[in-house]
Amino acid sequence: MQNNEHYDESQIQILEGLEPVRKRPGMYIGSTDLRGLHHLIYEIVDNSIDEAMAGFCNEVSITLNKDGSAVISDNGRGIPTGIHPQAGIPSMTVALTMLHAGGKFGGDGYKVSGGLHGVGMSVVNALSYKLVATVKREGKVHSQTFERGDPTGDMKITGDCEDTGTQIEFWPDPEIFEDVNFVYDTLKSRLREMAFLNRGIRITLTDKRGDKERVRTYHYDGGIKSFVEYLNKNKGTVLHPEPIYFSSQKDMNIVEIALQYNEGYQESIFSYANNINTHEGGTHLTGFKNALTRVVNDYGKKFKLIKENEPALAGEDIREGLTAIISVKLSEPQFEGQTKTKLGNSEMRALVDNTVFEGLSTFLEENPAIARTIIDKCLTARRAREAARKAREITRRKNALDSAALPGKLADCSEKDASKCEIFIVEGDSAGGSAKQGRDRRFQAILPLRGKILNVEKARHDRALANAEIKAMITAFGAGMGEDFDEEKLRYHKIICMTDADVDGSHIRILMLTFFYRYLRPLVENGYVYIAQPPLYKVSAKGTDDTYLYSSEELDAYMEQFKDSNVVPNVQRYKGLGEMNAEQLWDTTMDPEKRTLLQVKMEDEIEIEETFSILMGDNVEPRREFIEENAKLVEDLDV
Ligand code: 0RA
Repeated sequence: MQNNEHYDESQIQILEGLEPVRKRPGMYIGSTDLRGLHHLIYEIVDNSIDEAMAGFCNEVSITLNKDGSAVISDNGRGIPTGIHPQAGIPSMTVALTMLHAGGKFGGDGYKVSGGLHGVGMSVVNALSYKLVATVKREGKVHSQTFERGDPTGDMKITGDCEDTGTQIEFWPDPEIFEDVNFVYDTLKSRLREMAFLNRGIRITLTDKRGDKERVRTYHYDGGIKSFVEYLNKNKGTVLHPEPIYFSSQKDMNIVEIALQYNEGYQESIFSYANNINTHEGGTHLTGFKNALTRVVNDYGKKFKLIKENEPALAGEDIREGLTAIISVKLSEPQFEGQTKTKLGNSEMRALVDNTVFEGLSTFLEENPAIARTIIDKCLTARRAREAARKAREITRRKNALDSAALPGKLADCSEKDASKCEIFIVEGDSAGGSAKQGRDRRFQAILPLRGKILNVEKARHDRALANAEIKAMITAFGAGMGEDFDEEKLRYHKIICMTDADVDGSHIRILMLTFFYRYLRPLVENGYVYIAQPPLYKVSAKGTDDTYLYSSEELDAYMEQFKDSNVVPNVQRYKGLGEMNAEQLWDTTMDPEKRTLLQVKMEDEIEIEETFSILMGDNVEPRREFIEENAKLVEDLDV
């Protein structure tokens, strides 16, 4: 037996069978919806990534097969196949059939990737109606098959080989999952992210389910530098040609930072711990922000770009137009916060702070022209912020009950309990008129907007806040904006975008969502934003009630019934909300008993970031494509 299959006491594991996993799958994978389903793939991939991080693997492939299976294979060392000292059966069988409480399987190296709370491959096995594991190791191919976590036979040697690696093929159990169809686009963006975060690894995703095979390979020698370039791709001109990169390592803790300024106004900073997006931030993000503010101010003062008597630049001035990735890897991450995506390890604050402080100070000293450009931008940002603050003071409602301050166009509801209140943001005055007449005024408010709202992606705060439509929305919602946003003060718990079902309507909806995302992000994060679904067609025919249909597919299906009859139905295509009278609008789109609302969710931040940059940026072609694929944004936002 090789040395690395030697187990000492420190590696003794507490092993347990898989019954609890099938009994309470949610405890192990979070949920049994699509998110949980995709977790199965990520869990296996994480093991391969760990193997890559340890330096033994550089390729991982994921294949989706027609019969519903997913195959994950890598060229690592292979799961150990020798007899496990505690269990007396092959280690590979142990890895797949036992829960590993305390210590992780294979305990030697150090595991960085996320995993499902670190529970491992056995959870995937337990939740698959079939799983086939194949390990190439020490010249032999080893294989074993399982059903719902139980082996259908012993591990067998099925052939010889020269290389090494692990392959897991599994079929998720329909008894456990609501839906067992993997979503290509969901996997694609997570795998791309994994490839960015783990420089050099080649990840290939193949989808064999459709008529045409789809293959994507992700491989970035630049790692998170490439990630920053990718995020900046649609954000206009960059202020310096290459992202700035620093890294450091202390004990088992690794820090990597890449950043690049663009000429835009948005702050796009994403932080990761062990390849998990820390949406709620944490010590690493704090360390980054603190150091960045200090370095830029120190440099500015030292070279008299900031005058002696001037106040220091604020953090937000320095982060305007900044795209950055902070990626840390640590052996015992503490995840805190509501969604367990806030890094708690206090040692990371100083480690990231020092890394950024030293790295960025050196960079600025060595690149004075770039340093000047960056500081100029920060100074401009500060002037704009001061103007914005003045604008905001006007906008901010002093008192949530002070209805005198509400925008004139708002038709408010009478209910005061925000959790029962809805506000429809309606495009155009005529639709606004119908909505006002058709609504239930007890709990539904209407805010008509005139024409297109400002594209906030291309405007600085001061201009955005000077925009009448934006001001009206902020005042109506009552919760302030940006860092001052106060959810408690929100006056409506459903904010419903109601726009025409055409390209213009879709554009306006995107502008609204962009504004919410950039200025009122908690609205989106916490599920307050919805999209109304007005019908596209009305069919009237003798002997039937008028029927409203919401897509051309629905229309085709409905028309079938008239094919062999003498009835010639009248089909009206609605071009805009304004064509519906008040009663029709209530019946089809506003009545909570009958309507469908799409809730806007934030599942994949990177994807959303990209979507908005493309939609709102200067590159006309990708934007047109996007808008023409009308429904696409909605799909991307997973509403
Ligand atoms: C434990 C120890 C060793 C490798 C692995 C686990 C391993 C697990 C997986 C899961 C998917 N791919 C994997 N690749 C490797 C090291 C064994 C040795 O020292 O050779």
